[in-house]
Amino acid sequence: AAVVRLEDYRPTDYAIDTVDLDFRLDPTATQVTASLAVRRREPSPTQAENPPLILDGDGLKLKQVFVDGRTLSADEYEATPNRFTLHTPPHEPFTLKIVTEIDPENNTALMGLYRSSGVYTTQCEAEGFRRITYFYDRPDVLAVYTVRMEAPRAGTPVMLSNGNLIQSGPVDGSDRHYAVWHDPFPKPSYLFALVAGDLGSIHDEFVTASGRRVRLGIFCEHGKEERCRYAMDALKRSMRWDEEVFGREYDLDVFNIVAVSDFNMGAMENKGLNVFNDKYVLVDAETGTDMDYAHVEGVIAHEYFHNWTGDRITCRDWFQLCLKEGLTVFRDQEFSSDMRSRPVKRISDVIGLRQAQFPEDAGPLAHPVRPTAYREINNFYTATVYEKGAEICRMLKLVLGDEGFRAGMDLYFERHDGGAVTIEDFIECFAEATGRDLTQFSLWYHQAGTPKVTLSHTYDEKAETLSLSLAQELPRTPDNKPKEPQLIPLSFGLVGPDGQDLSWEDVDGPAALGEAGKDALGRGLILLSDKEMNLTFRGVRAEAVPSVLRGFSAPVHLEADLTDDDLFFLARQDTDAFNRWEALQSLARRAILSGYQTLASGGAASFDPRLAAAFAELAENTDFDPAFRALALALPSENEIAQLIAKDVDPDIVYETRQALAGFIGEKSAERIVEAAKREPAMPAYSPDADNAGRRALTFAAWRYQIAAGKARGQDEGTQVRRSFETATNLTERLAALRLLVHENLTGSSAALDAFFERYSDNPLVLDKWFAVQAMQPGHETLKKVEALTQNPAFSWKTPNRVYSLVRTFGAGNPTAFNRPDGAGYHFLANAIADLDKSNPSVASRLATCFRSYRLLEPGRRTHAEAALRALADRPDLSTDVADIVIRTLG
Ligand code: DPP
Ligand code: ZN
Repeated sequence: AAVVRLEDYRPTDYAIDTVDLDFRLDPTATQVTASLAVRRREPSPTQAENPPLILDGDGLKLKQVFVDGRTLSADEYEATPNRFTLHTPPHEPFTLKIVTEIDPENNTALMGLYRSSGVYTTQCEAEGFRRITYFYDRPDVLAVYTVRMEAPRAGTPVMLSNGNLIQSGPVDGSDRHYAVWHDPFPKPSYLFALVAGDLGSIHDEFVTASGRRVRLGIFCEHGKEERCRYAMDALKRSMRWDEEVFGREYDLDVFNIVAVSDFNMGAMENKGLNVFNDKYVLVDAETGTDMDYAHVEGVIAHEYFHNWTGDRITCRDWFQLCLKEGLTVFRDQEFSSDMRSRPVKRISDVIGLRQAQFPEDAGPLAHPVRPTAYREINNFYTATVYEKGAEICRMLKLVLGDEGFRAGMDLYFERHDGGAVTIEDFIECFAEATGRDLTQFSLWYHQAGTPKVTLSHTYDEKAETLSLSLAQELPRTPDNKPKEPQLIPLSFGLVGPDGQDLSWEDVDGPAALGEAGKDALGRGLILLSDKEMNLTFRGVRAEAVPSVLRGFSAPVHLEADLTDDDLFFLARQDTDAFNRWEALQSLARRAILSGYQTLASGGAASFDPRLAAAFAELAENTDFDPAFRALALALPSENEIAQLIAKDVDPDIVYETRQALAGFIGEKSAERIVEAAKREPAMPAYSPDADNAGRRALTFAAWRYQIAAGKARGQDEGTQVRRSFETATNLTERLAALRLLVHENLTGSSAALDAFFERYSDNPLVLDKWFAVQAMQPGHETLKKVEALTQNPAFSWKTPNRVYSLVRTFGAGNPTAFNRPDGAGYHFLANAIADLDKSNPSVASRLATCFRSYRLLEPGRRTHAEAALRALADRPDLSTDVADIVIRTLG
């Protein structure tokens, strides 16, 4: 497929003001009648012929076409499966009526209208609407939709679409019935949705700040209704929060959510009718983990928040995807921070960023948050657009302050409501509302790659000055563009000997401190805008350790000239919780990196005992909530370490080094850590709240060290874990125990796997976890197990959740097995991608991204991975989705 370029954007010749859709639902032959009110945007001089009207299609079968009720003759139009052309449209506004026939049952791509488990569902973002009818399938064509659907009452009692239900009833003289939905808000085609089937539901009500009563519904498979309660609660909290924090009220009489089991993505924000992958709706103590609760809450909020950031104000074109996604992720992160612990949420998000976005930004698939070209838009629903996009909004708030940010948001909502806009429009609102020049700040949207910031510092005791030298470096990315320095906000403090932040009298250097030199939390704020910058703080009364990038104030790599002593000090003393965690992580990273080099050159790794003590101390520190301490006990991931090594990586040695460090900390400190976890008050009944969840997480983090210590001594320390597996009263504990048993290869692991399967054999979402646990078992042998699991009757290549849990987990979450030295892991994945591509290209191309970091590997593995990729690239008939990823990955 051709490359689409931002610079080629131009509006359509015609506007489509209303869309009336009529669906005669049938599993294999659904008839779709679309009546479009079309008019020329800019009337042409009366004599001149109107330009042709060209609409998008994708695999469509045209049955009939009319203009203003008149059947067209064959020479007046041309219809191929992928395009409809009306050669000479009338000058006056006209109605174009198009009848197509589609086959939902055999729509395995799960884009457009499809049917799974007997339920009709749609997924139209980004370009699925064109698989339903011919249309201007692009986000800047906004129309008012009225949708009528008709189906047999038996088997299809529920019929939903966007907006409000305005009519329904039996179809005379038949066993069929119909429903008509009307959405008064003009919207782009990607937000259209329809759901029809035999579904259970729960209902509730929300009264908005201005008194509008909204009926809320969540629909799911029969028998799963009770598992929707938490999602309903999260929805109501989201609705309230958006009123309180962003001043945004809901605008329709109805808000419905549908949970479906076959869904490519997480969820979809269709106006008034959100459609969800059921894993982000269904949750209870027996079938969902603490993490699942948090995800349900976050995704429910995310899709709801899109109502304003996405639906009421949408994107002009798909290059602007981050306009809605980055901003909406930022909003859902803020919501979760308010619902739970802010530092814990921030740390989790940064772990996610380092796990998913930094590697993308450092590899062949790197792209700016606002890209300028794409071959396949489906491939741009990336961590960069979403997570780095959210980081930009967070920085904007930091740089402008809370009030400035809110003023900009208010202006954005007021000015662009009902519009389809660009990132420039968004940024302009903040510039205008605050009078700030955001030109340099905007580079965050346009330059790919993670900036590297270096910091060195000196203290002059006599002069009482502390000098900081800062520099930024922007890496080269696949676009090879020369880069300008970015505006990097660095929250910081100067930590004095007693752990309190020292003040200073004045600062020498460019006007580099944020407005008042402080961020919204009262921390110092440096705006690093040049390539290099020197700052001298005067009147610093004692020697201080700079604590920089507090709260992870910018998505950068920071290299500071801090000694291990400095880091131990910060890990103990920093008033910024994030940097306490980060200091300990930095020490662990240093330890693993140097251990890796030693092991790689045939030596035996040794570690600093102070590190083990620091871990114990943090575990014991009850100033922090248990969730924070649990996070602080986790070592940097193998993938994170591989990214830092960056060259000739041997994943087996990475794994070994990381295990060795865990064993070392365990031997020295497991007892203290386990005792600390035990001292937490016992939990009454299971509750998914952050405090309870944190205590469970702390216990398992402690056991991990106990087991690691046992292993280092050659003993099986799995007794408690086995007991916990047997006596667990909730899935969180049962699964955490299973994971430890399997990943640490402890006695009883296979019996536990069998028991778990038995218990949950009728629950696909829990079985996904069973597949994932096994797919992540370290070691070369796991490949065989994964291959065998693809034959398990509970596995299906047709269901995205199954494929993700087994195959993507293997490719993205198991470095030692996927990167087997013989390359068999790569060939397994490449074959899976090729097979899957025939039925579901979106899922196949997501699997293909597992290869994105192959160039970091040592030459043997690199060669194997490249061979697997080349073999894939040579396959005939690859989808655009997969071809695009493979070609870019090979570079
Ligand atoms: N727009 C969806 C989301 O909420 C993805 N398809 O991210
Ligand atoms: Zn979204």
